[in-house]
Amino acid sequence: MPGRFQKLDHKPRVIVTRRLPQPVETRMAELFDVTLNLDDHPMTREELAAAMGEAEVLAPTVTDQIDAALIEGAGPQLKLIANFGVGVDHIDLAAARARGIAVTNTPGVLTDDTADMVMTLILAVARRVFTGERMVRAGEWQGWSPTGMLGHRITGKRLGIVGMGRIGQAVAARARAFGMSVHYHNRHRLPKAIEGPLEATWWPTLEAMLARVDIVSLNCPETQETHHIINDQRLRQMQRHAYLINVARGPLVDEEALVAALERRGIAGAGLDVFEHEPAIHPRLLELPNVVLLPHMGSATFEARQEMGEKVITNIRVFADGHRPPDQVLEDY
Ligand code: 8YV
Repeated sequence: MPGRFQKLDHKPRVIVTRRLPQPVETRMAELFDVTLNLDDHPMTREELAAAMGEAEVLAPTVTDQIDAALIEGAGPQLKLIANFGVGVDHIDLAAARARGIAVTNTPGVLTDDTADMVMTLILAVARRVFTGERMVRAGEWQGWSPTGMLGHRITGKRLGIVGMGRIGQAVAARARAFGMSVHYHNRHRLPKAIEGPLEATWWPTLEAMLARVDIVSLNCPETQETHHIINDQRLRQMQRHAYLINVARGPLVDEEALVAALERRGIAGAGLDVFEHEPAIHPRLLELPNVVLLPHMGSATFEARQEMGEKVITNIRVFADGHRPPDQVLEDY
């Protein structure tokens, strides 16, 4: 909308909610009137409210719940929420739109690292990597045996990707290189130019795909439509030998139902980088041998985190210059 973005006549007042890589913080201090979170503590709701009463730009992360009440209580000076991360499920977008606050994210720069983590988890679960590692460290390894530590081959298996955006497609390319066949469920079928090289099969219904694939990877955003997209009923549609991989968002999975499915061996295992109530982990998940649990580290490379910071800076600079920031999330804003 013309005139929506206004050039600022001063350095924007920016508050960053967590520690960012040093070069990013240094550059922010040069460019902006910035307050950094030097001890990196996750901000309390009160601290967030205070920040939103003062900042023109808030740069939050996934650990900040920016809900409707916080946005409605923000001061009139708050004009941009420049998120450090792709997922914006922790920000109430409707409330931001209603208040005329722009929201940006950091797409693209963490795609490959996150897709690598999907492959890591597929291999770790199917080949029992951490079971073996724990055995060696515990001094329990008695030596090689023809029938010891057997897992499952991933070559030739069917991978079902739920959400075929940037990360889903990057997972598909890697899976092809490992000799897997690619299946996907997405609201829209992808153009032939993308489907073709991946030899990807589109499944219009998730249920039908779940019943046919050996490994399911969740790569969609968390929205009202995708909350608990994997629930008890859908876990029962998966094959008993199938694995579930989630590097996207914990609440995509009904964790109670997942634990029950794993306990009754309704599915063979799971590789999880995200959790429904993270950082809390369902206590019974911790007891299960057939799961690999990681601390939300899909994009945790030095390279990705620096490039994410650079994207946050670019979004703020373009915004402060009076233009639509490149990674504006609200399409109709
Ligand atoms: C980020 C992520 O580390 O970008 C995302 O959506 O899930 C993570 O890879 C996190 O969101 C940073 O805020």
